[in-house]
Amino acid sequence: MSDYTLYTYFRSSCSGRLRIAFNLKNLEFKPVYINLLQGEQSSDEHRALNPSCTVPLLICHNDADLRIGQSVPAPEVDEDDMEAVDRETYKAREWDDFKDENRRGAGNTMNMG
Ligand SMILES: N[C@@H](CCC(=O)N[C@@H](CS)C(=O)NCC(=O)O)C(=O)O
Repeated sequence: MSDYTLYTYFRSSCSGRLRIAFNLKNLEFKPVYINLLQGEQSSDEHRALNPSCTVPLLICHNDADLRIGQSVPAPEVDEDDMEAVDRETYKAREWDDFKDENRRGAGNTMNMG
């Protein structure tokens, strides 16, 4: 079973945002298609899961079936790996140091005082 179930619809741009994020992160999800044109978002079954009667709805089975009904924070579900966050922070700092030590272009030199 996949760690994630995504209630989605192909014409929903909010759902598309999640599908793109999950594909970029190579995360698998089980899609459940909710036909908005036929009003399936307002069914009793879907309302019980997501009282806002919208898609997307993401269910995280690896986190006590946590339900996320907002498409903006949902792509961050796998970003609790603080070691990975630290690695990215150090990489960004090294890149900043490199740019400071290798100034090029008037915009950069003028900003450096
Ligand atoms: N704030 C929500 C909005 C979700 C939303 O409005 N979804 C639309 C599709 S993009 C929807 O399900 N509409 C169904 C309706 O209005 O009945 C998000 O960004 O996830």
